[in-house]
Amino acid sequence: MSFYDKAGVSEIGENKRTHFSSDINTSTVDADVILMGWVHILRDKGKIMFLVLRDERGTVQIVLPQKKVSAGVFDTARQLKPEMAIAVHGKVVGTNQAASGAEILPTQIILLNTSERLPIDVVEGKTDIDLDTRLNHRILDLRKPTVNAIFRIQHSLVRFAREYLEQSNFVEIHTPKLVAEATEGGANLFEVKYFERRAYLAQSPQFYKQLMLLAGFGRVFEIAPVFRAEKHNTRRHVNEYTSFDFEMAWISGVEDVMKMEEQMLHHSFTKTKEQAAAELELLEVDLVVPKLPFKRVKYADAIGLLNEAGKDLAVTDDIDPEGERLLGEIFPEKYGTDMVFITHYPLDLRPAYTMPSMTDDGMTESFDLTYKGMEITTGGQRIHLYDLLVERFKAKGFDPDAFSFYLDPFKYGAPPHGGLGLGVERLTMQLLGIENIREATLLPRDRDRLTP
Ligand code: AMO
Repeated sequence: MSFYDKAGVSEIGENKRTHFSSDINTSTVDADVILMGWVHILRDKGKIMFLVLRDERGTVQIVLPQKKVSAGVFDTARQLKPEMAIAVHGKVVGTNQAASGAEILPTQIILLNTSERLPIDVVEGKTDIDLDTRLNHRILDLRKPTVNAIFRIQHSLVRFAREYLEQSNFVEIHTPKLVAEATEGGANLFEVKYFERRAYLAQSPQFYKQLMLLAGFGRVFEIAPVFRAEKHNTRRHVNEYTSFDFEMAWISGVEDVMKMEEQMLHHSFTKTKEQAAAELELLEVDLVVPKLPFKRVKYADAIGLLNEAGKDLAVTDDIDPEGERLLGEIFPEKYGTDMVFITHYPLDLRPAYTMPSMTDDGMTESFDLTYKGMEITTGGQRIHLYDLLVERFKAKGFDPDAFSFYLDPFKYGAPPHGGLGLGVERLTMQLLGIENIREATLLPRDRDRLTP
């Protein structure tokens, strides 16, 4: 027997998958179907066996009454083990035993691949194992329908946010991740050996997305990994995450950027609620689409709210994660929403490229978007005036000569512009009520984890 014969490939022959598990319902009763997937659950009751097959779209029951299926099929089913890869050929029959109203009576079961004993359970709720063990076996962990659903929802959020930007004439760009200088300040940088010199992994596409507006693109966006050498393991930080960035030229102010973001998220949430309804239901998440326009609160007023709640903060103090969480309780009570822009951040708390405020002294034309008590976006208007930009770089203690590749193009008619960076994993975790960002990260990288 050749390898291919053993693998069941020749048995399938020209037969291809005809249906997914989710297609098996009362409307497909009597159809002749071929499904492919994994052995999810096996129940052997002696004269009748039940096999639950799991594929990309859910699960379906295969029923094997000894009297109604061939001896060969019954024997093959007896040899199956959890997570073996199989193809099932059979007929859809009606039943009131399954929620879908239908199950499959097989005429042929083909073993496509065997499976060793599993290190973790793939069937939900069997045992509660700790996150670290799950992440060690992430590929199997992702097979769990509820875990898989997180990333299908993430896909949908990104897909429809991108769709909105494309409809709004943004151009998708791809900027280098190996860079010569920091964009967000010196801390949190990963150093790389770059031939005879030193390079860094990009913390953000910040400089390049801005420069592309100076290069003649009116609006750009990028969805790509960024790297942050955060030393501490927290529930909201990973060392590599997916940054959803956009940048737009010819704006009249930071308000244009916030408007674009709220419309983009509104579109993405609305479409995700529709398109990922099955996954949201599986996770028991009621996706509430925040009303337009999102609430705006000035930083100084947010500090005021925290002080009313018993904190003792100066207006230029940083709002720490605990403060953000507290605001996550105050905002819904006070404003009836959990999606709030905090605007006019203090100059000292923002990077050198941020436009100082024209109206609020010592503040900036910048914002964070907070969602259920966590920052998911930072954005703002950027300095497009060369002299001011150089002055701000010096004020932050940077040597402008080291940044000439970024600063020089501002000498030649840089348009007024602004943009933002949205953390895709943070957005996902907040939307789904996930406690730890690692669960919303496909293959997380943190202080202790570089594999799988
Ligand atoms: P900032 O550094 O605030 O801003 O990052 C933007 C957004 O990225 C997410 N984020 C993270 N997610 C997971 N793990 C981390 N370690 C982490 N750090 C940040 C957050 C945050 O709101 N260049 C600016 C953006 C801009 O102004 O365009 C920037 O990178 O959701």
